[in-house]
Amino acid sequence: QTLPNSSETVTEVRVEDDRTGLSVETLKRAFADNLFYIQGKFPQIASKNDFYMALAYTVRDRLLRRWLNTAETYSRNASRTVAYLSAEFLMGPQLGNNLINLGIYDQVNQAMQELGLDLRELLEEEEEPGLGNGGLGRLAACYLDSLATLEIPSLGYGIRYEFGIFDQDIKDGWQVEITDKWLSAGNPWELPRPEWSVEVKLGGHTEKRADEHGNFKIYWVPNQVVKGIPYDTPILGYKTNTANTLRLWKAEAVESFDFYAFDSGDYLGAVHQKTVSENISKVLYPNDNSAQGKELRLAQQIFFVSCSLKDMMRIMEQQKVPLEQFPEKFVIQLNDTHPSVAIPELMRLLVDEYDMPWEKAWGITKQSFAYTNHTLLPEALERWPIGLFGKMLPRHLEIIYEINKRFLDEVRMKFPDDTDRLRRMSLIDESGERYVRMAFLACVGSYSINGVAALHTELLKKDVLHDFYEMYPEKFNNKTNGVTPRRFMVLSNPRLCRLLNSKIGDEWIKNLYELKKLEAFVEDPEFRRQWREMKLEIKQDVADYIKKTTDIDVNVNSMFDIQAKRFHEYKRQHLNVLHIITLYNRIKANPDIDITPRTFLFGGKAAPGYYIAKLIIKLINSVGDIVNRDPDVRDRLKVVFLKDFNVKFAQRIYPSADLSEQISTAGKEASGTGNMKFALNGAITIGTLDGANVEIREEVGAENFFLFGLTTEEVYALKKEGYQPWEYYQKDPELKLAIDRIASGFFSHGDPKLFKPLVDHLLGNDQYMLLADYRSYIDTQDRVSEAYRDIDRWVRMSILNVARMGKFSSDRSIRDYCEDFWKVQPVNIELKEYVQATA
Ligand code: HBZ
Repeated sequence: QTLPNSSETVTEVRVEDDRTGLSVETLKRAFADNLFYIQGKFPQIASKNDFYMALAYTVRDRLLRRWLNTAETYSRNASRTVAYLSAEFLMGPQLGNNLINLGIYDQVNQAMQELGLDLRELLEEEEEPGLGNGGLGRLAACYLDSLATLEIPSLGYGIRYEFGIFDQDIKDGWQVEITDKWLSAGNPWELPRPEWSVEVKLGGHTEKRADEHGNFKIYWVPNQVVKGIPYDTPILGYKTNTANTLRLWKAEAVESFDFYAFDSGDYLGAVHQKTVSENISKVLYPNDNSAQGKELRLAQQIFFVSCSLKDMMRIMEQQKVPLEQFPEKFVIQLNDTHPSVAIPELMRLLVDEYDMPWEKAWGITKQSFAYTNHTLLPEALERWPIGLFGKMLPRHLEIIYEINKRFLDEVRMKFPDDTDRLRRMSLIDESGERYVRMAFLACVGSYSINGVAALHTELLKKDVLHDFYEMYPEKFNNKTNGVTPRRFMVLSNPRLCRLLNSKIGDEWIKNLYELKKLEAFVEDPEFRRQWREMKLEIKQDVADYIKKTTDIDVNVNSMFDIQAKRFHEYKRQHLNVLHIITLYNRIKANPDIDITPRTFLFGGKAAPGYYIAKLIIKLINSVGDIVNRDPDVRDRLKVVFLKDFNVKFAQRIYPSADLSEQISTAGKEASGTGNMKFALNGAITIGTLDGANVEIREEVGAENFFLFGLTTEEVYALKKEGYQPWEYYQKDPELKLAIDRIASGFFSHGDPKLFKPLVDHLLGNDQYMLLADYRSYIDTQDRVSEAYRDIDRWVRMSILNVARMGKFSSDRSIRDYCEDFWKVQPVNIELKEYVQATA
């Protein structure tokens, strides 16, 4: 090994040089130092993880100055701050992103090279924090990146799950879930802050009794108290001095169990109590787009929300901002309804614990919250059974009743004699078993309500939240999602970045509209040649990876046709499968048919309890087994399921796509963000008029987007007139043959039972209207195949897609939030010397 002998050089440098220096020399020295003093290893016996850890600490040292200076500046200025409350932050690996945002990727790369190490291998070593399911959690992570890059004072608040989203394995074609152990090798990016721990009450009952002045008050007597310990992770802006904080709460027992044991003698009971407390932050619920009415889930929600609100109050006290000014100091963004119990919790804190009159407290609360809705699916709208809610949060339930009483008076005032409206809008659903409707609570308690794409917001106004739109039209607004170009272009696609930079400079990284300048080069044949070559190199990398992990050979000249996202019936991965089977059937009918070679790549997890979604995964693998081996196919089609789709893997796969599948039933996908990540890396989209697809098509131009399928209105109309999937099946011979092949057992070793539930769904009621969209999808795919044969035309479309995607940076989204209703200003951070800062 070529590690330097630090004892020879140590006398020539100050300690802080090795802690902060950015030269290749100091980086190497710091690395060697960390390997020895933190990992306790000689290079000769160090594992890859030791090297990764040594490098992570080297990088962490280099961002601490920004982090501390940022905190100190915010604290001194008492800056107005965005508190982003989210049950999920799907951060992905930290090392690479921090290298990019610090601007030291190249130096570190060289330092590692000189030490005989490969930076890319060390980056691969990192266990990613997968503290989210999919789009919603990843959006929160992209927004933190943009907030820091735009120098906006902000804090992300969430839960430090011990186990994040499960790892996915595939056994015999089926998904198998494996516990995610992201913390087992240690997490170098977080700092625990036990001094800012808080306590959260749960359960018990309320009592009305006189306080010391003889005034009657409500007291909550809980039967459980848990402690929340904050763990802070720095969030660097791209080439700014700003480093904001992601603060995640870990649940612990209030007292160590020996205390209880000593007190009561119930040693085992005390240990049990400790386990119960710690369970709260144990595991992420692995469902996306479906709510689970589980007690532990509600405990998680109140736990992180209460910890976060108390933390905000602590910050205000420390900065000497009076509590009345809560809405001036903080704007709390609710990432879906998961944190919406913050509304009654803030009321409880103000009224019960700070003795504020109800009206005043409600005035503060209403001005502090803003709510983002992420779904139109009825099964994803959170509702809590009154019994369960009242058992865990008796005081909050009383507060919700009071909010509801006053709210319904308001409704009555605005819409007299409309009792059906009262029933529809009540925060309590009384149609059967009684429930608290969390989305309605969020609407009443927030001053802003937004959807995540233009179409989605319109549908919220028209449909799901129509009554609330009529009541509070001024609250509704749209904020189309965006993604960070730092992670999803600079870090994930260095080849594309080099090519972009050589033509248009690197301003686009901070101002994505700069990509427009690429349009000037679309007529340059040399540039198109370079573009094509770049894509081939990327595809070769992915092909090598596929070979290594699945032993399947794929042809890099075939079209890479990719669908990577969570598995859900509304996302219609099985419509994609029907296309594959159709192509296969055409080959079987006519082996010499001239078809455009395609490699179909799938990635994504299914919720463990979602049987049909898991069956779709099995179907993909079963079809792959047949198609990939059939000599008639002659390698013109390949079907590959890539297991364990996560952020790290997403970064690898997006750049390689030629075609991006965004094929949800119109009106079901709120926005989608994968659609943006693919297009930003030069894929052409085949998609429905759903979510942000609508806006992507508007931006890139209809001629550079493959549109198919029913519109939302047509979906509604067809449902209304009585949709008969069976008729489509009987009228379209290709469709019939495709479904018959599945039903007959052709892909399941002759077993017709295996995929029967899926076939029954399709021919029975086909909720997501695959059969209605099939013909349009197939015909459009035929046009895609045609277009791909003219590779020069394809490359033009690819370039124009990238050039016109500027709107979909999360920087644009965050700017919109800031200007429209957060009303927060950037704060410049001055970097002070480490020595002065500690003086
Ligand atoms: O949020 C997704 C939407 O489906 C997608 O269209 C949108 O682009 C994205 C960001 O706005 N929603 C989710 O990812 N939802 C969840 O993951 C989820 C998790 C737990 C739940 C409910 C939904 O209880």
